[in-house]
Amino acid sequence: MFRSSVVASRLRNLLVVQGITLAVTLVALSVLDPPQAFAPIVWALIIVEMGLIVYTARTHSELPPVLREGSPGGKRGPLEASPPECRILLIGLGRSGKTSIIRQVLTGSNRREASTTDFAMYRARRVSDLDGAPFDLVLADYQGQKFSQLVIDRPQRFFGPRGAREINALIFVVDLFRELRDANGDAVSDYVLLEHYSQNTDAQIRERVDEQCRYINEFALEVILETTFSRKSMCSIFLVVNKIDLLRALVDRGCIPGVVPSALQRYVSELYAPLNGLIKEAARANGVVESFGAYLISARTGENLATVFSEIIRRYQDSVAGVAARGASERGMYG
Ligand SMILES: Nc1nc2c(ncn2[C@@H]2O[C@H](COP(=O)(O)OP(=O)(O)O)[C@@H](O)[C@H]2O)c(=O)[nH]1
Ligand SMILES: [Mg+2]
Repeated sequence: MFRSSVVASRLRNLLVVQGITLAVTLVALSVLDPPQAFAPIVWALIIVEMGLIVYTARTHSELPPVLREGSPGGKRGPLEASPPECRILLIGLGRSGKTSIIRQVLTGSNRREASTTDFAMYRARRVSDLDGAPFDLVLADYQGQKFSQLVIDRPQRFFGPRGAREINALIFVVDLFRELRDANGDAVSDYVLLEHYSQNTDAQIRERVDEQCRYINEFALEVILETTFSRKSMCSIFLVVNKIDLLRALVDRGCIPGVVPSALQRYVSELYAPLNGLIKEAARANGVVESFGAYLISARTGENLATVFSEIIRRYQDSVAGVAARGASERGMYG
């Protein structure tokens, strides 16, 4: 988890191999006589060198742009050592609010989002509460239509290799309201959305919850954990229920009989109890044992986002500190 840039280490390895190759070439030329007789060996060594250069250049060009270039606020050269990364993957049905959450967490902005078309990664430098050391918060967002994307198109730089995944937290993002579109295909305003949902509110919400639960089903969860989980890195698996600002407004208007503003948490927890149970079970089966629960959030107002992300970062820092402490005690025992 705590490692310098993969690109930098690849380039370093390449330089070492090239140095050795060059030394062998020089020895061959100086020791053996006449050198012309060994020209094929020299050519073979040069071809190996060139192959390595092409391989490294190609791997580097496949990196997603944000990871390659560092934070949008400050570009970084590929050879500069990177601080450790807290990697968080957001998973959820399209238009449930993943990109809005990321934007709120990183920039505090709540502008409307165009549809995400691919994996996108966002990075922001943060400082550890424990020791003041810098680390990067890296958030990955994906189109959210097909889980096959996780299997087929996943960027190795974010996921880490099979058997040693490097994702530190999974956030399952669900919501309570489907996005509505006008005649031009544009998303309608929150005002229009509230008008629409003020009739038959409870039934419409339950329909959306069913849709969300069909999406993150038992089988999807298995694929997701299989592709993302490692005991060493994963410290948090959370379910967040987004667009709570809309629910609050509807409950304030008295649109859901029997649900008062102080009972929002209970209402939402009951709606998502089956999904929460599935996620909890899957997480426990993999050894992530801390408490779970449906967090009510709003990417529009920022409600509860700080709570969720501080918790994720706290667990990440604790696990990193635990790894460092274990390393130190093992060195003490054996070294
Ligand atoms: N009212 C409200 N709208 C939201 C919230 N989060 C996202 N949206 C809207 O929901 C739509 C989809 O959001 P987006 O972040 O693109 O979803 P994604 O497809 O999961 O990345 C956009 O129109 C957002 O403005 C929220 O908390 N409250
Ligand atoms: Mg998106």
